[in-house]
Amino acid sequence: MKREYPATDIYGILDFGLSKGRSNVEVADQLLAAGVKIIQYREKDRKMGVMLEECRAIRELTRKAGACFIINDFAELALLVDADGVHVGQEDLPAQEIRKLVGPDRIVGLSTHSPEQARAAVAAGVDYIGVGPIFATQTKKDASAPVGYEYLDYVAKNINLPFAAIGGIKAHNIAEVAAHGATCCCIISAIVGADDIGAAVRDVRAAMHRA
Ligand code: TZP
Ligand code: MG
Repeated sequence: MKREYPATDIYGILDFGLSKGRSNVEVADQLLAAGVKIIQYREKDRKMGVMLEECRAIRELTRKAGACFIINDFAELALLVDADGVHVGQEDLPAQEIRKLVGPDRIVGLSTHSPEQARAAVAAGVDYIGVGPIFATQTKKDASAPVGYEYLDYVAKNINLPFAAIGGIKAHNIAEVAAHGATCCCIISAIVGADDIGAAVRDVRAAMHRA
């Protein structure tokens, strides 16, 4: 059965290095307690065995919470832990190749930075796209230049796929991002780096829905 990409407002992404010593499993637990319905495991240089154990535990938690679990880059990890999908960027294995690995029923997501990439993502048969970086961010070291609102406006008007805005989104700017058509925002540092993760989720949600 096709895994469902949830229509939701906040897309949580884990990042151990920004999580103030809390484990990814602990952060995932707090995100789920705050009602986050989609969580991505995104680690770039942790040991594979550690990632496998963490992803197994997060799969359990997300399943119990009825939340979607996506793994960044590593299709083999997604298959091993029965994650709902895989998210890749423009310089990773092509989305069509990821689709061959994970099959038709799992979710494939792709980061995009331009109208051409968005149209190519549709043609490649992905299930959703990331749109950004909207603003400058310290979180992704090799992030492309901020795309601002122009590209977000283009996607909101022209691309018939679920999408999530990403990059530098925080409580103070999320209303504007939402006003430009983003119904879902990915947030890393402003949530996993907060002292009180539940309060941070509530703050960005409240700000988003004031839009
Ligand atoms: N892709 C584009 S920007 C980004 C990623 C993974 C990082 C977003 O992190 P933050 O802390 O919400 O700016
Ligand atoms: Mg990647």
